Amino acid sequence: MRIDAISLFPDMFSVVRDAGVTGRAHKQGIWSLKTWNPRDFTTDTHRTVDDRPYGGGPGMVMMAEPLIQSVSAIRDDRAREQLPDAPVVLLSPTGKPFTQAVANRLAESSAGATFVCGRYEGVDQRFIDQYVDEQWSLGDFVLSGGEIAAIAMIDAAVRLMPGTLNHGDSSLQDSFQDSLSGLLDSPHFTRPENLGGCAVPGVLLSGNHAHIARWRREQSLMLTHEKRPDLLEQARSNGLLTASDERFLTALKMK
Ligand code: 9D3
Repeated sequence: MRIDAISLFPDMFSVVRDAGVTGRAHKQGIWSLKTWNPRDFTTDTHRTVDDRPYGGGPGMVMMAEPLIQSVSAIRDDRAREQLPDAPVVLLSPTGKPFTQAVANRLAESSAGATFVCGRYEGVDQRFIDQYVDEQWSLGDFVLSGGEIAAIAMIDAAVRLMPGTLNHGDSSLQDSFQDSLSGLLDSPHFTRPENLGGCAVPGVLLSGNHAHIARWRREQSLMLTHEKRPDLLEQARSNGLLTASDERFLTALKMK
């Protein structure tokens, strides 16, 4: 898969290109990345990429022209390499919420994507209207630009691609995801069995795999009830909660 990223800070992408499972996958040629700096597509002596907002107000706006020239260079480059055009994705605080479902779709898309990372207060709306296919947000908090959001999306998608995880076959990944029914994962423990007087839950040492599975499910239900009641409701309306799950939740609320 080929990913292009348009950014004033292309060095930021070294983290996803070089580190961890995404780094290994990149080395293996499972995905490739090209970064494009809009500053390289300016024509004035100061290499200007931002200007003051029409109508006034604080901060600066990213100019359309250097972004248009970047997208155009990416299209030419993809054509030269006989690669298909890919959707242009803007990372934006006003985008739709990025989810695992979006990551799955990106991981399965053959064309990959072009990520546009904004800086300053925003991007000239005419560029968005004419060139951007999708807009995604990471959530309701303020970042200083789109790069970290783009890197998060790339990480979320690449780790799902076949061959990326040591032990993963994405079908194993999927069946593990599915077994959680969209609930939060249960706690994990490893050696030592006793950590300064703090023991590992006995059930995990029992060797009884049915008991272990039920304990983990109940931990998931409890955690999701406490921290993400929205996900619990979603699992319920998707028909993913069993009668035994419902009995456990009822008992939980009576305590
Ligand atoms: C005062 C208005 N601000 C909007 C909340 C302006 C503004 C802040 C931060 C405009 C752009 C940015 C930079 N953020 C992103 O580019 C961004 C982002 C984010 O800030 N939060 C969550 N997801 C994303 S995706 C891109």
